[in-house]
Amino acid sequence: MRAVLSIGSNMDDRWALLRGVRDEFAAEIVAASPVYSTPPWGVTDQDEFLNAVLIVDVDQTPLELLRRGQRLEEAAERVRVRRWGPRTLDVDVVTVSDPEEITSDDPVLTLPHPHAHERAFVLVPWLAADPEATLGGRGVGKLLATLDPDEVAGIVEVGEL
Ligand code: A4P
Ligand code: MG
Repeated sequence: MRAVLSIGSNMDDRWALLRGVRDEFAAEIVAASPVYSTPPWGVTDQDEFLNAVLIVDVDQTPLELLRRGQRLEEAAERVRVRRWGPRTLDVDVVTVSDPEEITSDDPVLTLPHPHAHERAFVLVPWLAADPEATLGGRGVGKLLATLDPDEVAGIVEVGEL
């Protein structure tokens, strides 16, 4: 199955944490976005994030993939320096297709990710990794056009993953 992963970090060595995810999936990556600096979404009194999107072809179930991402999050927590601080690493499963897009309202793994369509920090990298990307039958470029232009402009490319 094919999956779109959104990865983000806003503390410790953010580049190394994102590249650790890239290395974990190295053999399965179909496309990777550049890395973007993004203002914090939701809880805004925290540091800027680095975000990227990976498109992977994996030979596992959606739940196995979620667990794999969570193991990377747990490993990243071990290098954290500040207790109760912001997340070192977030690995979200944005969509899964096999080959049609899978939907699930299970709270353990909701597909597509319930906030993906409204997050410029997910959609901008995703579109860069796959200009043909669709979410729930809608083009990701079209979805981006529905977002606040200031929010979209805040997603700034800063380098290669
Ligand atoms: N879960 C359900 N569906 C999914 C899915 N599709 N992918 C469950 C991943 N997890 C999913 O997630 C909480 C629970 O969601 C998990 O137990 C999982 O089974 P979590 O990552 O443990 O908790 P969280 O991250 O604190 O909460 P949440 O709501 O997942 O937050 P998000 O959505 O991960 O957002 N701003 C910027 N600029 N960049 C960011 O990367 N990230 C967040 C966190 C907030 N603001 C951000 C960014
Ligand atoms: Mg999360």
